[in-house]
Amino acid sequence: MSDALLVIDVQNDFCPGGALAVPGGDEVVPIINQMMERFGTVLLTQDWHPAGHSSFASTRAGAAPYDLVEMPYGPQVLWPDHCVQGSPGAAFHAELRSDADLILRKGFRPAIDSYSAFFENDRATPTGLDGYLRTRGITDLTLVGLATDFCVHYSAVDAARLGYAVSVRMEACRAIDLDGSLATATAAMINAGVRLF
Ligand code: VGL
Ligand code: ZN
Repeated sequence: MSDALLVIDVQNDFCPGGALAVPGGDEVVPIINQMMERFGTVLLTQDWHPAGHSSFASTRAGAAPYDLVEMPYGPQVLWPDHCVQGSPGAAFHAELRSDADLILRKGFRPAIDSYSAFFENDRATPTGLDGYLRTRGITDLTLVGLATDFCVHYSAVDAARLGYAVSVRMEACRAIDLDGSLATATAAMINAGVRLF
């Protein structure tokens, strides 16, 4: 057994004052920093969109943030512009420890969003993270970060489906909670065999 801490999207745009602020998003930073000390392997993900990304409501006439639309790959929530490549909002929270082994960027293809650290939102295009973890012999993952009901949720479910033993430390996560999305995400993670603690 070899374990890793997977820190999801602890970036300025998901913290108070950011473009897609998650309530209490910055509160997870000291908790995650402390958890990092207990893991030999720490990985960070970074939401990393080109300007004009198709998940941005601003790219569609008549659309508003948080509208749900149909994309060729399935349903997609439209978001405020956020985590634009190289912008201050896309940077990690300034107090997040940066001594991680890997930074995995996702959401960089203009036509498709990527909530999960493993697959883009078509649930088929791999990010390469599975290969990285497998070749390093990592079998157990603990997930923390933002947002519980989107990127943490999809990453956890995909990891469980890929055969990892997955835990989510809820104290070190915060949710957007859009129309009950936190309850849906919690049920989906439990269903997939993810341990919430
Ligand atoms: C996320 C919405 C859009 C997340 C990323 O990190 O949960 N949510 N992009
Ligand atoms: Zn995003």
